[in-house]
This record gives sequence, C-alpha cells and structure tokens, in this order.
Amino acid sequence: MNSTLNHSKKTAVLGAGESGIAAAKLLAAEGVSVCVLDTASAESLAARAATLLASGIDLRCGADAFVGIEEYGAAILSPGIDPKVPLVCAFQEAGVEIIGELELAFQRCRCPIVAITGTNGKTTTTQLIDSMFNAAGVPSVACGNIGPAFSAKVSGSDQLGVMAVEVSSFQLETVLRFRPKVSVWLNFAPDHLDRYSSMEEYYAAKVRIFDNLTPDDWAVVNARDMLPALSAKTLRFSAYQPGADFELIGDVICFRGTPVLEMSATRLRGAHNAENLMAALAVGFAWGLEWDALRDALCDYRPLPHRCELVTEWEGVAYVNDSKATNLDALEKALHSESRRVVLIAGGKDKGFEFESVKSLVSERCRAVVLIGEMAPRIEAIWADCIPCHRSESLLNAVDRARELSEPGDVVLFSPGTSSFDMFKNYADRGNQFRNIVQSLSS
Ligand code: UMA
Repeated sequence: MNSTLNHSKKTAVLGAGESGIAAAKLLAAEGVSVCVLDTASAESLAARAATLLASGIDLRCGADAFVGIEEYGAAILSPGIDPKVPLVCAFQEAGVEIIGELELAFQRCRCPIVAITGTNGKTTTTQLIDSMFNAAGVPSVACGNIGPAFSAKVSGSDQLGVMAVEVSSFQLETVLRFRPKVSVWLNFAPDHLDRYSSMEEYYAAKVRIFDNLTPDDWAVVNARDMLPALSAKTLRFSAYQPGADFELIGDVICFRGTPVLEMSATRLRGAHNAENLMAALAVGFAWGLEWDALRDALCDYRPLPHRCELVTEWEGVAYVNDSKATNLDALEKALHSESRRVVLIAGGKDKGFEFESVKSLVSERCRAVVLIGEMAPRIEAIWADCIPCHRSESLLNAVDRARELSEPGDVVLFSPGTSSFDMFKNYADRGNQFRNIVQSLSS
C-alpha cells in the first residue's frame, strides 16, 4: 500500500457523499478497517448506509459522528466539507492526520494524470481531453469533480494510458504529493466566497495544483492569469490577447502562428469555449499527439446541457438555458457570446458576489432583467438605475415575465450568475426546471 497514513488504527472517512463512499470502498478493499462519519441525520442517509453496509462498512451519523475520535489513526476528508467545521476541528485537535479524497486516490493511481482546474469550463475541458485521448488510442477515463469520484476509478488505472481528473479548489486544499503529468489552469474568477473569506484564500487553494510540479511535467495555463513561476514546461493560451502559444485569429485556433482548428468545425461557441479547446489541444501537444489525431474528437464533441443550451425558438425569441452560470464570470461570458438583444433571468443564492462588476455589460446587452431568488433585492439595488429590473417569486413567473418583455429577434437568457441552492437542488435541477417550463409554455 502506497499511503503515508497510519492504518494500524481505524480510518475515518468524513462525508458519506459520492467521494466519501468511493474512498471508504477503496480502503476497505485494501483490508483497512474503515468507518464513514457524516453529521447529517440517519434518516437522510439511510440509502447510503445500506450501500456501505453491503461492503461491510459502518456509517456513524449526526451526533454519533463525534464519538470515539481517539479510535482513529487517520481521516479522509470529502471535498464538500469545509475544514473549519466542528467535525474536522475535532479530528485536528485529537492530532489525527487528515488527507483529502483526491490525495488518497492519487497515491493509488497507476497511470499518469492530467488534472484540470479553473473557475469555469473544467467539466467541458475534462470531457474534451478524455475523448481526445480515447480517439487517439490512449485509453482514458474522466473522473474527479466531474464525477465519478477519482477514488472510484483508480483500481483499474493500471490498464489506462491516462486519467483526466477534474479538480476543484476544495479538493486541492488538502493535497500533499499530488503531481499531475499535465496541470491545466483554465481561468480564475470570483467564486465560492461562501467557503473562502477572500479571493486570495480561494486562489491559494487552487494554485496548489502546481505544488509538486517538476521540470519533467507540463503546465497548460491561461496567459491572462497571474501565476507563480512554474518549473514545468509551460504552454500558454488566450482567446482574448495575442502572444500566447495558442491564439484565436478570427475563427481559427492557431498554435505559434499555424492554424490548427476552426471554431466553426466544432459544436462549441464563444471565446471561452475556444480557450477550453486550446487547453485540450495543448494537452495533446504535451503528450506528443499529432493534431490530426485530435481534431475529429474535438469536432465531434457535443456541449453539455445547461451551458448556453438553446431550448427552443418561440414567437421569434430564442430561449437559452445557462443554469451552469453559478458565478459572474460565467454570466459575463454568456452575455459576451450573445449578439442578439437579451432579456436576462438572473439571481439565486447569495454567495457574496458583487453584481456591480457586470452592471455596464448588462445595461449594454440587455433589454430588461428578471430577478429571482435570495439575491434578487440586492441585484436590483445595484442594477436598477441603468436597466429595467423586475422581480419574480418563482421561475415560472420569471419565464412568463421575460416572454412579455422580449421582442422578436431577442434571446431570453437564463444565466443566474450565482448558485441555485436557495430554490433548487443544484444547477442541473434549476436548468431542467427552466427547460421544462419553456417547453410546456411553448408547446
Ligand atoms: N457533510 C458532513 N459535515 C459537514 C458538511 C457535509 O458530514 O459539515 C456531509 C454531507 O452530509 C454529505 C457529504 O458530507 O453527506 C457530502 O460530501 P461532499 O459535499 O464532498 O459531496 P460528494 O457527494 O462527495 O461530492 C463531491 C463533490 N462535491 C463538492 O465538492 C461540494 C462533487 O462535486 C464531486 O462530483 C464528487 O465529490 C465526486 O468527486 C460537485 C460540486 O458541486 C459537482 N463541486 C463544486 C463545484 O464544481 O463548484 C466544487
């Protein structure tokens, strides 16, 4: 076993979500005595308790999670659990070593990995890279923040040529030896300010992707971002400024002046997607693959739902579901990629964003704005002096209002700019509800 952890005592896995269950099963398969702890109620975790029990793993829930901490020699932390919560503090105070699920899986991985981080575009780029490798004959699996968990996939990694691992700042907070063969840094913009006290703290977590790079490794980075000096071989990309290794010249992605891929040959739109494609191409170059081996996979790639997804054209108005826009950078990119006049539906959970930063873009591109969720009053207070703002209590009313406000040739863009948890299960639930509402109203 290639772990630095002390497994002579029991190992605790903190969190019974997807990554916690995968980590617990991975350890149990190695013969480690493991117990999963979760502060949620036993009722809410009944199904997961049954899954774990089937693998011979105990689950302690609610207040029971805090009992007998001295019994454990090590703890594995799920990414969604903030290290500042009482359960993690109790382990820290007891002197138990804690590592994250990402680190646990990395220490067991038997193939090189490409790790992809960034505020936006991670999942699209991870899928692009994974399909590009498979098409080029390098067996690959995509996992990590994209799901399934990295821990769920490492046991078969000796059969793979590479793993494309999407990594979040939450996962990177607790790395030790994590060392990707290629580290991809897509972009950096305000997000997760409900977990981090400042942008500096968020950046400090994310930049840990480069902690263990050596001159044998590669870094693929956005030329617009300020990053520390990197010891790895570095490739830079930008769709917004000249001078990087990968640039966008007209509609064409070029590598050091040579045309490589026409955007119009792909199903992806917008400069932000050009950057996702550049990052994938750069990974292929770092791996020594030929452009011809990469192009077809990138051109065949179909964008995921909830990312500037056209739902329908109705009464001459396009309805676009961009529910994945859970931060202002994503909202800004959606507005930039729209040439039509926009009726924007925005708002959701208050994550601490200052909607001031997109105010001038919104007033330039939008005919009107319909606001929903916890943040609606705060956004209205910021935007109302430059753009007509309307508040709606439900998404159904918001779509109805946006329909009244739009004119033929417009687009109704649902790009919330913040997360969904005040009204919906997650961004996918929010996007599915938007799509269903639009489809039922228009049919
Ligand atoms: N919990 C506690 N105590 C606490 C807080 C939470 O016990 O104080 C428990 C909860 O009751 C719950 C469990 O922890 O049962 C949840 O753990 P988790 O939030 O880590 O969720 P997982 O299901 O393991 O999902 C995680 C990622 N979630 C987060 O980072 C929030 C998933 O990314 C990822 O797909 C999955 O691991 C597999 O790797 C989701 C995500 O939203 C998609 N990521 C964020 C994002 O993309 O913005 C970072």
